[in-house]
Amino acid sequence: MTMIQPRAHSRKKIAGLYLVTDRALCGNRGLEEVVSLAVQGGAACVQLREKDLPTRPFVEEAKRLKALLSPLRVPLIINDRLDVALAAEADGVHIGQEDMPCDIARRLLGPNAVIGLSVETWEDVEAAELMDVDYLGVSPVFATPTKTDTKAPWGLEGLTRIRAYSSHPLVAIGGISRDNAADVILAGADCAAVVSAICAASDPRMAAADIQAEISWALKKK
Ligand code: TZP
Ligand code: MG
Repeated sequence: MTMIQPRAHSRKKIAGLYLVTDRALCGNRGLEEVVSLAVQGGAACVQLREKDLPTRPFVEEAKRLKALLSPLRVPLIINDRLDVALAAEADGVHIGQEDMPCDIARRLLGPNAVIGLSVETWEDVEAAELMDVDYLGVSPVFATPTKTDTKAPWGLEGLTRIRAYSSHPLVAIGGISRDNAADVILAGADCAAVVSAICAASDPRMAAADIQAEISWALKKK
């Protein structure tokens, strides 16, 4: 009897330095320029995060970033909006606990989409264990002025506890800079997500390269 093997999915892997965009912090340099510089510096994944942009310009921005990142094989993830991810043929979505449920997101986006889920409480971590997601966004690891409507920060101890329990790759986010990027990797994260330390940097390429160097050093030590 011929056994039919389930077809392996071909989702892009999320690892290393993960840039999350903030248009306001990019200032007059423009989002695409900052994203391009960050990728030159070593960002291996980009999440387009727009909280106030109407749908049409959001889709247009996502398409421009997709055209920029696709040839570089850097995955583009869209925050919250499955419709924008589909419209721009992005690689996936990052969703929070109040957003589209993960099982429905998977059904709508298909087996090859990257789906990231924010976890803010231990209950979120436990529930995620049964979900078909590609990574957990451990949010926030440290308190940050970039996002203040968060639950209590996990700290490095929380990150280590999640690493010991969860089977999912972990993306640490919140208050990460060159000064603590190695710490979050050594505490259990696979990936460090950064907003202000790159988007607000006077030299985003250098900022990304400095953080990436810390991540690489820590990954080799693990
Ligand atoms: N989610 C949890 S913390 C955060 C998001 C989007 C913002 C992180 O910003 P920064 O500037 O890297 O601390
Ligand atoms: Mg959200």
